[in-house]
Amino acid sequence: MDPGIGAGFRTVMLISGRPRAVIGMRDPNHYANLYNEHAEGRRKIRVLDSTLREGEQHPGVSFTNKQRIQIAWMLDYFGVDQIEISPVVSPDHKEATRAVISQGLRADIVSHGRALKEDIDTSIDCGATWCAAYLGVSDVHLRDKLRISRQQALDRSVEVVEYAKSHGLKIRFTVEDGSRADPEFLVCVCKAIEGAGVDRISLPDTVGILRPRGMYNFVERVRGAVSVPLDAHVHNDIGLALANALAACDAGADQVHTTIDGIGERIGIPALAEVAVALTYLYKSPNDFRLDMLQDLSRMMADYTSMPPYESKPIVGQSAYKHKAGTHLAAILRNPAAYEPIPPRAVGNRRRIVFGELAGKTGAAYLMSLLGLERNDEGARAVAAGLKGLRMGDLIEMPLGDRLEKRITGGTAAQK
Ligand code: HCA
Ligand code: CU
Repeated sequence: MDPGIGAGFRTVMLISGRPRAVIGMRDPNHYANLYNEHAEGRRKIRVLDSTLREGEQHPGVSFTNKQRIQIAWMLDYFGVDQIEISPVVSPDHKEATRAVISQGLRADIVSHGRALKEDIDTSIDCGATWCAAYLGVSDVHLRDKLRISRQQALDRSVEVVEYAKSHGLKIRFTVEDGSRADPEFLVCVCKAIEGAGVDRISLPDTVGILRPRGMYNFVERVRGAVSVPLDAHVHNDIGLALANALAACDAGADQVHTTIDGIGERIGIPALAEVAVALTYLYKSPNDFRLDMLQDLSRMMADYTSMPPYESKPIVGQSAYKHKAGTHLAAILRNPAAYEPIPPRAVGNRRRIVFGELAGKTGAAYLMSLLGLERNDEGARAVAAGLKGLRMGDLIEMPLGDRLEKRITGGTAAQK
Protein backbone atom coordinates (compact mmCIF):
# COMPACT_ATOMS: atom_id res chain seq x y z
CA MET A 1 0.00 0.00 0.00
CA ASP A 2 1.06 3.55 -0.67
CA PRO A 3 1.80 5.63 2.39
CA GLY A 4 -0.46 8.61 3.10
CA ILE A 5 0.22 11.82 1.21
CA GLY A 6 2.00 13.46 4.13
CA ALA A 7 4.30 10.51 4.73
CA GLY A 8 5.07 10.21 1.00
CA PHE A 9 6.10 13.83 0.68
CA ARG A 10 8.26 13.68 3.78
CA THR A 11 10.15 10.61 2.62
CA VAL A 12 11.01 11.92 -0.81
CA MET A 13 11.46 15.62 -0.26
CA LEU A 14 13.57 15.59 2.86
CA ILE A 15 16.72 13.66 3.40
CA SER A 16 18.69 14.96 6.38
CA GLY A 17 16.28 17.88 6.51
CA ARG A 18 16.99 19.27 3.02
CA PRO A 19 15.51 18.60 -0.41
CA ARG A 20 17.07 15.71 -2.27
CA ALA A 21 19.08 16.77 -5.29
CA VAL A 22 18.07 13.87 -7.52
CA ILE A 23 14.59 12.52 -7.07
CA GLY A 24 14.29 8.76 -7.33
CA MET A 25 12.69 7.52 -10.57
CA ARG A 26 9.44 6.21 -9.21
CA ASP A 27 6.25 6.57 -11.27
CA PRO A 28 6.14 10.26 -12.25
CA ASN A 29 2.41 10.25 -11.45
CA HIS A 30 2.98 8.89 -7.94
CA TYR A 31 1.98 11.93 -5.92
CA ALA A 32 -0.94 12.77 -8.18
CA ASN A 33 -2.10 9.18 -7.64
CA LEU A 34 -1.97 9.75 -3.89
CA TYR A 35 -4.19 12.81 -4.23
CA ASN A 36 -6.57 10.90 -6.50
CA GLU A 37 -6.87 7.83 -4.31
CA HIS A 38 -10.38 6.98 -3.24
CA ALA A 39 -11.03 6.59 0.45
CA GLU A 40 -13.21 3.54 -0.21
CA GLY A 41 -10.66 1.84 -2.47
CA ARG A 42 -10.71 0.73 -6.06
CA ARG A 43 -14.32 0.06 -6.96
CA LYS A 44 -15.29 -1.27 -10.36
CA ILE A 45 -17.12 1.48 -12.24
CA ARG A 46 -18.90 0.33 -15.35
CA VAL A 47 -19.57 2.07 -18.65
CA LEU A 48 -22.79 2.09 -20.62
CA ASP A 49 -22.27 3.48 -24.10
CA SER A 50 -25.28 5.16 -25.66
CA THR A 51 -23.83 6.22 -29.03
CA LEU A 52 -26.62 4.26 -30.72
CA ARG A 53 -29.39 5.95 -28.67
CA GLU A 54 -28.31 9.28 -27.15
CA GLY A 55 -25.67 9.70 -29.89
CA GLU A 56 -28.28 9.52 -32.63
CA GLN A 57 -30.10 12.37 -30.89
CA HIS A 58 -27.23 14.68 -31.84
CA PRO A 59 -28.25 17.15 -34.54
CA GLY A 60 -27.27 15.82 -37.96
CA VAL A 61 -26.47 12.27 -36.83
CA SER A 62 -28.20 9.24 -38.27
CA PHE A 63 -26.56 5.86 -38.75
CA THR A 64 -27.40 3.14 -41.24
CA ASN A 65 -28.20 -0.28 -39.81
CA LYS A 66 -24.83 -1.61 -41.02
CA GLN A 67 -23.10 1.23 -39.17
CA ARG A 68 -25.14 0.53 -36.02
CA ILE A 69 -24.02 -3.10 -36.04
CA GLN A 70 -20.41 -2.09 -36.70
CA ILE A 71 -20.50 0.45 -33.84
CA ALA A 72 -21.92 -2.18 -31.47
CA TRP A 73 -19.14 -4.64 -32.40
CA MET A 74 -16.44 -2.01 -31.89
CA LEU A 75 -17.87 -0.94 -28.51
CA ASP A 76 -18.11 -4.55 -27.41
CA TYR A 77 -14.54 -5.26 -28.46
CA PHE A 78 -13.42 -2.11 -26.65
CA GLY A 79 -14.98 -3.55 -23.49
CA VAL A 80 -17.98 -1.44 -22.44
CA ASP A 81 -20.38 -3.19 -20.06
CA GLN A 82 -23.66 -2.16 -21.65
CA ILE A 83 -24.66 -0.83 -25.07
CA GLU A 84 -27.88 1.16 -25.33
CA ILE A 85 -30.07 1.35 -28.43
CA SER A 86 -33.65 2.48 -29.00
CA PRO A 87 -35.99 0.26 -31.01
CA VAL A 88 -38.96 2.64 -30.72
CA VAL A 89 -37.69 5.45 -32.95
CA SER A 90 -38.55 3.83 -36.32
CA PRO A 91 -39.00 0.41 -37.94
CA ASP A 92 -35.37 0.70 -39.06
CA HIS A 93 -34.24 1.18 -35.45
CA LYS A 94 -36.31 -1.81 -34.39
CA GLU A 95 -34.56 -3.90 -37.03
CA ALA A 96 -31.19 -2.59 -35.87
CA THR A 97 -31.99 -3.40 -32.24
CA ARG A 98 -33.00 -6.91 -33.18
CA ALA A 99 -29.83 -7.34 -35.24
CA VAL A 100 -27.53 -5.97 -32.52
CA ILE A 101 -29.14 -8.22 -29.89
CA SER A 102 -28.69 -11.27 -32.13
CA GLN A 103 -24.92 -10.68 -32.52
CA GLY A 104 -24.27 -12.45 -29.21
CA LEU A 105 -21.97 -9.72 -27.91
CA ARG A 106 -20.41 -9.81 -24.47
CA ALA A 107 -21.95 -6.47 -23.40
CA ASP A 108 -25.58 -6.30 -22.30
CA ILE A 109 -27.73 -4.71 -25.00
CA VAL A 110 -30.14 -2.31 -23.31
CA SER A 111 -33.28 -1.61 -25.32
CA HIS A 112 -34.38 1.95 -24.45
CA GLY A 113 -37.91 3.38 -24.58
CA ARG A 114 -40.54 5.42 -22.79
CA ALA A 115 -42.21 4.22 -19.60
CA LEU A 116 -45.01 2.62 -21.58
CA LYS A 117 -46.04 -1.01 -21.80
CA GLU A 118 -46.08 -0.76 -25.62
CA ASP A 119 -42.38 0.23 -25.61
CA ILE A 120 -41.55 -2.71 -23.32
CA ASP A 121 -43.45 -4.92 -25.80
CA THR A 122 -41.29 -3.55 -28.61
CA SER A 123 -38.17 -4.49 -26.63
CA ILE A 124 -39.55 -7.98 -26.00
CA ASP A 125 -40.29 -8.25 -29.73
CA CYS A 126 -36.63 -7.55 -30.44
CA GLY A 127 -35.50 -10.38 -28.16
CA ALA A 128 -34.17 -8.03 -25.46
CA THR A 129 -33.08 -9.31 -22.06
CA TRP A 130 -32.38 -5.78 -20.75
CA CYS A 131 -34.65 -2.79 -21.25
CA ALA A 132 -34.69 0.81 -20.05
CA ALA A 133 -37.73 3.02 -19.47
CA TYR A 134 -37.67 6.76 -18.83
CA LEU A 135 -40.25 9.09 -17.35
CA GLY A 136 -39.91 12.76 -16.46
CA VAL A 137 -40.31 13.35 -12.72
CA SER A 138 -39.64 17.09 -12.39
CA ASP A 139 -42.67 19.34 -12.04
CA VAL A 140 -42.00 21.03 -15.36
CA HIS A 141 -41.89 17.67 -17.16
CA LEU A 142 -44.96 16.36 -15.34
CA ARG A 143 -47.04 19.47 -15.91
CA ASP A 144 -45.94 20.74 -19.32
CA LYS A 145 -44.54 17.72 -21.15
CA LEU A 146 -46.42 14.70 -19.82
CA ARG A 147 -49.51 16.48 -18.40
CA ILE A 148 -49.86 14.00 -15.58
CA SER A 149 -49.89 14.32 -11.80
CA ARG A 150 -47.19 13.08 -9.46
CA GLN A 151 -49.47 10.23 -8.41
CA GLN A 152 -49.99 9.18 -12.02
CA ALA A 153 -46.24 9.27 -12.64
CA LEU A 154 -45.62 7.15 -9.55
CA ASP A 155 -48.26 4.60 -10.60
CA ARG A 156 -46.96 4.45 -14.15
CA SER A 157 -43.37 3.91 -12.97
CA VAL A 158 -44.33 0.98 -10.77
CA GLU A 159 -46.61 -0.56 -13.41
CA VAL A 160 -43.94 -0.44 -16.09
CA VAL A 161 -41.31 -2.01 -13.84
CA GLU A 162 -43.73 -4.74 -12.77
CA TYR A 163 -44.68 -5.34 -16.40
CA ALA A 164 -41.06 -5.75 -17.49
CA LYS A 165 -40.27 -8.01 -14.54
CA SER A 166 -43.33 -10.17 -15.16
CA HIS A 167 -41.98 -10.75 -18.70
CA GLY A 168 -38.61 -11.86 -17.38
CA LEU A 169 -36.73 -8.71 -18.41
CA LYS A 170 -34.09 -6.83 -16.52
CA ILE A 171 -35.07 -3.19 -16.35
CA ARG A 172 -33.31 0.10 -15.71
CA PHE A 173 -35.62 2.97 -14.87
CA THR A 174 -34.62 6.55 -15.63
CA VAL A 175 -36.09 9.32 -13.50
CA GLU A 176 -35.77 11.85 -16.31
CA ASP A 177 -34.90 15.43 -15.28
CA GLY A 178 -34.33 13.99 -11.80
CA SER A 179 -31.84 16.75 -10.96
CA ARG A 180 -34.70 19.29 -11.10
CA ALA A 181 -37.32 17.14 -9.34
CA ASP A 182 -38.55 17.64 -5.79
CA PRO A 183 -36.14 15.36 -3.87
CA GLU A 184 -38.95 13.96 -1.74
CA PHE A 185 -40.91 12.89 -4.80
CA LEU A 186 -37.75 11.62 -6.50
CA VAL A 187 -36.93 9.40 -3.52
CA CYS A 188 -40.55 8.27 -3.33
CA VAL A 189 -40.43 7.08 -6.99
CA CYS A 190 -37.05 5.39 -6.49
CA LYS A 191 -38.26 3.51 -3.42
CA ALA A 192 -41.48 2.45 -5.17
CA ILE A 193 -39.67 1.05 -8.22
CA GLU A 194 -37.12 -0.65 -5.99
CA GLY A 195 -40.09 -2.36 -4.33
CA ALA A 196 -41.33 -3.39 -7.79
CA GLY A 197 -38.00 -5.09 -8.51
CA VAL A 198 -36.16 -2.59 -10.74
CA ASP A 199 -32.60 -3.72 -11.56
CA ARG A 200 -30.89 -0.35 -11.96
CA ILE A 201 -31.92 3.30 -11.63
CA SER A 202 -30.47 5.97 -13.92
CA LEU A 203 -30.04 9.37 -12.29
CA PRO A 204 -29.88 11.96 -15.05
CA ASP A 205 -28.93 15.60 -15.08
CA THR A 206 -31.00 15.86 -18.24
CA VAL A 207 -30.41 19.57 -18.84
CA GLY A 208 -26.83 19.82 -17.51
CA ILE A 209 -27.60 22.28 -14.72
CA LEU A 210 -25.66 20.70 -11.86
CA ARG A 211 -22.15 21.43 -10.69
CA PRO A 212 -20.03 18.48 -9.50
CA ARG A 213 -20.93 19.04 -5.84
CA GLY A 214 -24.60 19.25 -6.84
CA MET A 215 -24.39 15.97 -8.73
CA TYR A 216 -22.73 14.41 -5.70
CA ASN A 217 -25.57 15.58 -3.46
CA PHE A 218 -28.22 14.39 -5.95
CA VAL A 219 -26.77 10.87 -6.16
CA GLU A 220 -26.05 10.73 -2.44
CA ARG A 221 -29.66 11.56 -1.67
CA VAL A 222 -30.92 8.58 -3.70
CA ARG A 223 -28.04 6.32 -2.60
CA GLY A 224 -29.11 6.86 0.98
CA ALA A 225 -32.69 5.77 0.22
CA VAL A 226 -32.33 2.69 -2.03
CA SER A 227 -29.79 -0.07 -2.55
CA VAL A 228 -30.37 -0.59 -6.30
CA PRO A 229 -27.23 -0.01 -8.45
CA LEU A 230 -27.19 3.53 -9.88
CA ASP A 231 -26.28 4.90 -13.32
CA ALA A 232 -25.16 8.47 -13.91
CA HIS A 233 -26.43 10.13 -17.10
CA VAL A 234 -25.25 13.71 -17.38
CA HIS A 235 -25.48 16.36 -20.08
CA ASN A 236 -22.69 18.73 -21.02
CA ASP A 237 -24.60 21.99 -21.43
CA ILE A 238 -22.09 23.97 -19.35
CA GLY A 239 -19.11 21.71 -20.04
CA LEU A 240 -19.33 19.91 -16.70
CA ALA A 241 -20.50 16.48 -17.85
CA LEU A 242 -17.27 14.57 -17.24
CA ALA A 243 -16.74 16.20 -13.84
CA ASN A 244 -20.35 15.54 -12.90
CA ALA A 245 -20.17 11.90 -13.99
CA LEU A 246 -17.10 11.38 -11.81
CA ALA A 247 -18.75 13.19 -8.89
CA ALA A 248 -21.67 10.77 -9.27
CA CYS A 249 -19.23 7.86 -8.97
CA ASP A 250 -17.74 9.41 -5.82
CA ALA A 251 -21.27 9.52 -4.38
CA GLY A 252 -21.97 5.85 -5.12
CA ALA A 253 -23.07 5.47 -8.78
CA ASP A 254 -21.34 2.48 -10.37
CA GLN A 255 -22.11 3.03 -14.04
CA VAL A 256 -21.46 6.05 -16.26
CA HIS A 257 -23.22 6.75 -19.57
CA THR A 258 -21.03 7.82 -22.48
CA THR A 259 -21.05 8.19 -26.25
CA ILE A 260 -18.15 8.07 -28.68
CA ASP A 261 -16.79 11.64 -28.85
CA GLY A 262 -19.59 12.72 -26.46
CA ILE A 263 -22.29 13.22 -29.11
CA GLY A 264 -25.91 13.43 -27.94
CA GLU A 265 -28.97 15.66 -27.61
CA ARG A 266 -27.87 19.33 -27.89
CA ILE A 267 -24.15 19.20 -27.00
CA GLY A 268 -24.22 15.68 -25.61
CA ILE A 269 -22.86 13.69 -22.69
CA PRO A 270 -19.35 12.62 -21.55
CA ALA A 271 -17.06 11.16 -24.20
CA LEU A 272 -16.22 7.47 -23.91
CA ALA A 273 -12.50 8.23 -24.31
CA GLU A 274 -12.39 10.69 -21.42
CA VAL A 275 -14.49 8.54 -19.09
CA ALA A 276 -12.58 5.34 -19.87
CA VAL A 277 -9.20 7.01 -19.39
CA ALA A 278 -10.29 8.77 -16.19
CA LEU A 279 -11.68 5.54 -14.73
CA THR A 280 -8.56 3.61 -15.65
CA TYR A 281 -5.82 6.10 -14.74
CA LEU A 282 -7.41 8.40 -12.18
CA TYR A 283 -9.76 5.99 -10.41
CA LYS A 284 -7.73 2.81 -11.02
CA SER A 285 -11.08 1.13 -11.57
CA PRO A 286 -10.51 -2.48 -12.67
CA ASN A 287 -11.60 -3.05 -16.28
CA ASP A 288 -10.59 -4.71 -19.59
CA PHE A 289 -10.92 -1.63 -21.78
CA ARG A 290 -8.81 -1.67 -24.94
CA LEU A 291 -7.84 1.96 -24.59
CA ASP A 292 -5.63 1.78 -27.66
CA MET A 293 -8.83 1.60 -29.75
CA LEU A 294 -9.96 5.05 -28.63
CA GLN A 295 -8.67 6.98 -31.59
CA ASP A 296 -10.02 4.39 -34.03
CA LEU A 297 -13.45 4.68 -32.38
CA SER A 298 -13.27 8.43 -32.79
CA ARG A 299 -12.22 8.09 -36.45
CA MET A 300 -15.12 5.74 -37.09
CA MET A 301 -17.47 8.33 -35.59
CA ALA A 302 -15.97 11.07 -37.76
CA ASP A 303 -16.53 8.86 -40.83
CA TYR A 304 -20.11 8.04 -39.91
CA THR A 305 -21.14 11.56 -38.82
CA SER A 306 -18.86 13.78 -40.94
CA MET A 307 -18.04 15.59 -37.68
CA PRO A 308 -14.34 15.17 -36.85
CA PRO A 309 -13.50 15.94 -33.21
CA TYR A 310 -12.01 19.40 -32.64
CA GLU A 311 -8.21 19.29 -32.65
CA SER A 312 -7.82 20.07 -28.95
CA LYS A 313 -10.27 17.38 -27.84
CA PRO A 314 -8.80 15.44 -24.88
CA ILE A 315 -7.24 12.04 -25.60
CA VAL A 316 -8.29 11.67 -29.26
CA GLY A 317 -7.65 15.19 -30.63
CA GLN A 318 -4.78 15.87 -33.04
CA SER A 319 -3.15 18.23 -30.50
CA ALA A 320 -3.56 15.99 -27.46
CA TYR A 321 0.07 14.83 -27.76
CA LYS A 322 1.69 17.71 -29.65
CA HIS A 323 4.62 19.46 -28.00
CA LYS A 324 5.68 22.90 -29.06
CA ALA A 325 7.44 25.18 -26.55
CA GLY A 326 11.22 24.74 -26.52
CA THR A 327 11.38 23.80 -22.84
CA HIS A 328 8.68 21.17 -23.38
CA LEU A 329 10.43 19.77 -26.46
CA ALA A 330 13.69 19.47 -24.60
CA ALA A 331 12.06 17.61 -21.72
CA ILE A 332 9.86 15.39 -23.90
CA LEU A 333 12.78 14.28 -25.99
CA ARG A 334 14.61 13.22 -22.85
CA ASN A 335 11.63 11.68 -21.06
CA PRO A 336 8.10 11.96 -22.49
CA ALA A 337 6.62 11.46 -19.02
CA ALA A 338 7.69 15.04 -18.28
CA TYR A 339 4.60 16.26 -20.15
CA GLU A 340 2.71 13.06 -20.93
CA PRO A 341 1.16 11.50 -17.82
CA ILE A 342 -0.51 8.93 -20.08
CA PRO A 343 1.52 7.65 -23.05
CA PRO A 344 -0.05 8.38 -26.45
CA ARG A 345 0.22 4.78 -27.64
CA ALA A 346 -1.84 3.63 -24.66
CA VAL A 347 -4.85 5.51 -26.05
CA GLY A 348 -4.14 4.94 -29.74
CA ASN A 349 -2.86 8.48 -30.35
CA ARG A 350 0.67 9.54 -31.26
CA ARG A 351 3.22 12.07 -30.19
CA ARG A 352 3.96 14.98 -32.50
CA ILE A 353 6.49 17.74 -32.23
CA VAL A 354 6.19 21.21 -33.63
CA PHE A 355 9.21 23.28 -34.67
CA GLY A 356 8.76 27.00 -35.09
CA GLU A 357 9.38 30.29 -33.36
CA LEU A 358 8.86 28.71 -29.93
CA ALA A 359 11.34 25.87 -30.51
CA GLY A 360 14.25 27.58 -28.73
CA LYS A 361 17.87 26.51 -28.85
CA THR A 362 17.21 22.91 -27.81
CA GLY A 363 14.42 22.46 -30.32
CA ALA A 364 16.61 23.98 -33.02
CA ALA A 365 19.43 21.61 -32.12
CA TYR A 366 17.13 18.61 -32.53
CA LEU A 367 15.89 19.96 -35.82
CA MET A 368 19.49 20.29 -37.01
CA SER A 369 20.28 16.72 -36.02
CA LEU A 370 17.20 15.55 -37.89
CA LEU A 371 18.46 17.31 -40.99
CA GLY A 372 21.85 15.66 -40.59
CA LEU A 373 23.59 18.91 -39.57
CA GLU A 374 26.27 18.96 -36.93
CA ARG A 375 24.89 20.07 -33.58
CA ASN A 376 26.68 22.89 -31.88
CA ASP A 377 25.58 25.64 -29.55
CA GLU A 378 26.32 28.48 -31.86
CA GLY A 379 24.54 26.92 -34.83
CA ALA A 380 21.52 26.01 -32.70
CA ARG A 381 21.29 29.56 -31.41
CA ALA A 382 21.41 30.88 -34.97
CA VAL A 383 18.72 28.46 -36.18
CA ALA A 384 16.49 29.34 -33.18
CA ALA A 385 16.90 33.05 -33.98
CA GLY A 386 16.19 32.35 -37.63
CA LEU A 387 12.97 30.50 -36.75
CA LYS A 388 11.85 33.48 -34.66
CA GLY A 389 12.94 35.97 -37.33
CA LEU A 390 10.71 34.35 -39.93
CA ARG A 391 7.69 35.31 -37.83
CA MET A 392 5.72 32.45 -39.33
CA GLY A 393 4.65 30.67 -36.17
CA ASP A 394 4.84 26.89 -36.49
CA LEU A 395 6.92 25.79 -39.45
CA ILE A 396 7.23 22.03 -39.23
CA GLU A 397 5.09 19.49 -37.46
CA MET A 398 6.05 15.85 -37.37
CA PRO A 399 4.71 12.70 -35.83
CA LEU A 400 7.37 10.92 -33.85
CA GLY A 401 7.45 7.34 -35.05
CA ASP A 402 9.73 4.77 -33.45
CA ARG A 403 12.62 5.29 -35.86
CA LEU A 404 12.57 9.05 -35.68
CA GLU A 405 12.39 9.02 -31.90
CA LYS A 406 15.39 6.73 -31.66
CA ARG A 407 17.35 8.91 -34.04
CA ILE A 408 16.70 12.05 -32.05
CA THR A 409 16.94 10.75 -28.55
CA GLY A 410 19.24 7.79 -28.88
CA GLY A 411 16.37 5.56 -27.81
CA THR A 412 15.22 7.04 -24.52
CA ALA A 413 11.89 8.49 -25.65
CA ALA A 414 11.02 5.54 -27.88
CA GLN A 415 11.00 3.20 -24.92
CA LYS A 416 8.30 5.13 -23.06
C1 HCA B 1 -33.94 11.19 -23.32
C2 HCA B 1 -33.66 11.64 -21.91
C3 HCA B 1 -32.40 11.09 -21.33
C4 HCA B 1 -32.60 9.73 -20.69
C5 HCA B 1 -31.41 9.23 -19.93
C6 HCA B 1 -31.47 7.77 -19.49
C7 HCA B 1 -31.95 12.13 -20.27
O1 HCA B 1 -33.49 11.84 -24.25
O2 HCA B 1 -34.59 10.18 -23.50
O3 HCA B 1 -32.32 7.00 -19.95
O4 HCA B 1 -30.64 7.37 -18.65
O5 HCA B 1 -30.99 12.84 -20.54
O6 HCA B 1 -32.59 12.23 -19.24
O7 HCA B 1 -31.39 10.99 -22.31
CU1 CU C 1 -29.72 12.23 -22.17
